[in-house]
Amino acid sequence: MSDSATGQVSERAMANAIRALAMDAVEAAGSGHPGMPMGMADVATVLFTRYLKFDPAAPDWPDRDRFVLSAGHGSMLLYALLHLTGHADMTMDEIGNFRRLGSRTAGHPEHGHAAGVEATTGPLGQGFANAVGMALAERVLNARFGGLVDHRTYVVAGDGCLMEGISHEAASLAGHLRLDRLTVLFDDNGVSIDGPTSLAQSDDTIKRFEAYGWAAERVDGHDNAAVAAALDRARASDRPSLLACRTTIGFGAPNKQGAAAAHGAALGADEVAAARVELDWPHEPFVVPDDIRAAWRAAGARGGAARRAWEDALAACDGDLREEFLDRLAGDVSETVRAAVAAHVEALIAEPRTVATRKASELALEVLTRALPRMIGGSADLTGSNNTRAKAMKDIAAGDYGGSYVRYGVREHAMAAAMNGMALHGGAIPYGGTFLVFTDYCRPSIRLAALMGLRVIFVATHDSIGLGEDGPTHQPVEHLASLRAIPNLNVFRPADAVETAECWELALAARATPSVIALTRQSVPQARTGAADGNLCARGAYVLREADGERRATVLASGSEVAVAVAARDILQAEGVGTRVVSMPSWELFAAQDDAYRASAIDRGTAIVAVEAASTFGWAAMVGDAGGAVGMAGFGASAPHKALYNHFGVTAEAVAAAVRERL
Ligand SMILES: Cc1ncc(C[n+]2csc(CCOP(=O)(O)OP(=O)(O)O)c2C)c(N)n1
Repeated sequence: MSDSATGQVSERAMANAIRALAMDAVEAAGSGHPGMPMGMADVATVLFTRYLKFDPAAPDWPDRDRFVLSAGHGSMLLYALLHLTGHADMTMDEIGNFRRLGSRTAGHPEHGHAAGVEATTGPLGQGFANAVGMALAERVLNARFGGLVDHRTYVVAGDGCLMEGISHEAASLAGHLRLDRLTVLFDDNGVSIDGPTSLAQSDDTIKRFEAYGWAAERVDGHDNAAVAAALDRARASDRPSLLACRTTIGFGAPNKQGAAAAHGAALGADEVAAARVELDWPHEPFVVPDDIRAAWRAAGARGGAARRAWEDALAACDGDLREEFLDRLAGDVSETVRAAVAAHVEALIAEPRTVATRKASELALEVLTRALPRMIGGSADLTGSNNTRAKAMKDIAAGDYGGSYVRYGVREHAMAAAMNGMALHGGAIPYGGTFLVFTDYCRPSIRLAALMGLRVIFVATHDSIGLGEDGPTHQPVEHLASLRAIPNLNVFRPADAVETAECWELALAARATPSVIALTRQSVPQARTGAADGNLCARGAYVLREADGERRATVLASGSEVAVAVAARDILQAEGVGTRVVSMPSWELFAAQDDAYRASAIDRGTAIVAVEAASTFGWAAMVGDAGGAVGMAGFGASAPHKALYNHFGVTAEAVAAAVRERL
């Protein structure tokens, strides 16, 4: 495989190692996607051997370039690259165990399974938008820390990624913010699953990206010199760059290349054998000849000097800045936020506030964003409604990344995915707002935040029919239940200003769990007026008002309906029915408590009724077979909020009646 004239291994031979590993791993697994890795092997070889700044000996080096495989079905491209460049945990055994239980080589790349997998990808377009968030985080940190954070973000995206709406939103945002360190390598092979992309698409991608404010050009993805020249231009550009790399899907498989047949199935023994001939790759499956392996290892070793130089620069920089930088990267902020929230809660207890919880959230953010400069806020064009911007925050703008607030525009999906990218990048804790009903527009990214275990905070205001006149299009009904169904997502619905601050503390302290904080548009009284020992929301649910006299009823509630529950208690107590009110800001944290605590909070010997101005779906698990739930059975309506609560029967009287039925 050596180039006879120079004695050096050719880049084509290095790329063929990727191709061989991809087809052999897919063959061994009996499933997978050989086409994309085989098609993009040349482009990836140019990137990884000449451009990408990385060091397999220190894969988490903070100033490494980020490489995101947005077209996650082509996972073998990434696994082969990580293996060949010498990432210790990506052994040949792992390649051989592609798609098997417990391997690092899952069907689609999963962040955390192996070093160098910068994001979990597969749902098309997400990785693209993650990369926009990474590139933004890089600029924001660069503005503060200069040369300590000075790297690029590369993405491999396919036709599918670029068809997905999320990439359109994210590309538009990246162009607007002029994220010039972002380069997208578009695998422009013109083929997706159904066949040629012309079946479904006829837009001009280059012109589309140019219109977004990108530098965009077409390049032959099998001409390494041309790819390198295009990458040079991308690096020099003052805009984000799209290189539409014309490639042949399944390059090297003589009978399947160029067609959908190469996309997502094992090629089959005959075709693999034919490809070995076509590619001049006579080696056994999973065997990489020493000279080619050595060339790849040399490419992997390229970044070591830069990494060491960076470490020296860090050691040499001003002590305060170094401290701040290291602190910014550290994951644990629990003590900082605990102290900030404790002081804030003390002030609220001294001077109670009747405010909407969205306003309470803003009050908390005033304190928290000051204590934690790494908080990067934003909203999808609802800043004044979501109350996400603390007064001192400065907008991030094209060429001016010194702020900490992102104007995401009306792009909820890209906002959510970009926040994931910022969290993946490190050094940032992103939060962003929209209406709770529009978390539907964010949901695929919220799910991935949960799957990846990212600290991303979704501020979801206007959280019920309580938003009033905007009507059923804007009134979430099923959203709490559907978000509570996502594993590893904390859904908070605080009842008042104190709980709102406490929930913010919990969201910020949760290093490996994203949070949705559901907040009201309408004012709520402050339920918590006495000092408490610590953060009561931390247990998910707690006794807010104990029964007077013999305890015969328990009313569970979240958010604005805690006030309804307290009013129901007044009615019932007047009738001699001792009633406890349990505030339940987080089902997930409550579920994590031990049996004894849960039994102590929800007394099964009493009549149990829940109230929430949302679908009652799921409450049966809390109230038990004999219990009741007062909530919404269908969509809301357009009217002032008090009229709606009466119309839909989400009232203290209805709760009291439901209790009486069960006494
Ligand atoms: C959101 C989403 N929808 C659908 C799929 C299923 N899917 C996986 S790959 C693919 C086609 C992608 O085509 P392209 O990006 O051109 O990849 P290539 O054929 O070049 O490998 C589809 C529809 C997915 N992974 N994610």
